[in-house]
Amino acid sequence: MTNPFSTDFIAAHNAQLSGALAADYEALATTLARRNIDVAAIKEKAKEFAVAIPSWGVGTGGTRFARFPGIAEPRNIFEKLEDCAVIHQLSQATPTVSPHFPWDSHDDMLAVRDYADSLGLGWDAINSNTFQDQASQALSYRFGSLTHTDAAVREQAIEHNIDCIEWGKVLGSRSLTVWIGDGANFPGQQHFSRALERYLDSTRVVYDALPDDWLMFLEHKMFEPAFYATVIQDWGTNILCAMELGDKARSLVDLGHHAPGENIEMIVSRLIQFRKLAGFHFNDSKYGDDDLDSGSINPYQLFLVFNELVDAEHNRAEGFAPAYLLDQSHNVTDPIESLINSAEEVQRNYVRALLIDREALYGFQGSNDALMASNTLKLAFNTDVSPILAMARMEAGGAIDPIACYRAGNYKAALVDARPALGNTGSGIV
Ligand SMILES: [Mn+2]
Repeated sequence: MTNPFSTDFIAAHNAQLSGALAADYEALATTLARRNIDVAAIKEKAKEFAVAIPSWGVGTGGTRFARFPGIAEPRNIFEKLEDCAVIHQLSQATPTVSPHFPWDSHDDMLAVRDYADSLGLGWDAINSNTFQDQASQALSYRFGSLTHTDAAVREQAIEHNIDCIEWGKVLGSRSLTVWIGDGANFPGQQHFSRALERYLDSTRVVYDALPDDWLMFLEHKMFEPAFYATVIQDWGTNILCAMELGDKARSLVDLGHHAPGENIEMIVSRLIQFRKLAGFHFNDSKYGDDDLDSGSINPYQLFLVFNELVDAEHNRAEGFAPAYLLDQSHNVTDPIESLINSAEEVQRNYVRALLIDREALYGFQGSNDALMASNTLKLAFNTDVSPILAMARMEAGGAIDPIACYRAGNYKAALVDARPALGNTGSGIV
């Protein structure tokens, strides 16, 4: 593979920036010491932070109107892994990949695992796909998959999910994410409770096929592709199903899959309280499931989500180990740059949440001092933690300024001949 980002290349790039970084880091250390915060301890927590890259995210996304491909797009799982390796090498925050089947299927899944190993990458949740038809499949998902009225279609969708578990076992994954597009476009089209009963009957079979140490992540979405009613439309239906299925079933929160204005951080708190939080698909949105880059629209919401997560960490919530994944569609940027940026934004809001004076916050909550409670959060949110993130990256072998380093490497330009454009490669929007 072509990868210009050798240790020497990154170190040479860092050498131009390390003096300024050291000064900024020391200044921040002094500021935080005044607040009784040990900057070195926070930096170590930043180093431990990881968020998974979605294999479909390294290709240029699109909308239902058009897709404008970039240059040297990855054409198969091996090339997707190469791009993921670049992202991790520079950001040092994305050590795992979340694959999507059948897009990432290969005759020899062991070879896929070996290639990931050679790039220093591991695997996060496996994603099944019963929201579109594949050329090889016998029956159509036009009117649904796991909830279809025809038992033969449901059986086909169940078998695909079980195949995904088998591929995941080879890779070394330990979770399966199930999102279905099933629903209705017209009032009266679907019997709500019968459709949900069929969902539970189908997912029980998949659930029973999970190895003991696996989890099943259920993903809800309010609308699209079904525009009147979606079978698993919100966190309420999601957690009800997860409770019906059992301990291994958890509710996944995709930040774009909620009604406008919904208090997502409160949903996160509820899921934590009842030990049903699977994890996240991070992205950002202005209107709906926009799949914009994390932190690009509403960074305060992302911070408030991490406030709940760090609170749970602080109070050692039982069984608390959420999976962090990005799930975005990059329509007008180089996906590698967007994913580097987004990983940093998610990490940034985790680190900001670590700065919250939690005991002071509890005190203000107890005395009903609304203004100071809010200010306690704002003090942490308004702290520029960039020097902590950059220092953590540099010490781990990554780039102080990963976007600038990436651009200096001319990675995609050098791959234009090796990666001619193909048709649909399963990259882009989900
Ligand atoms: Mn998602």
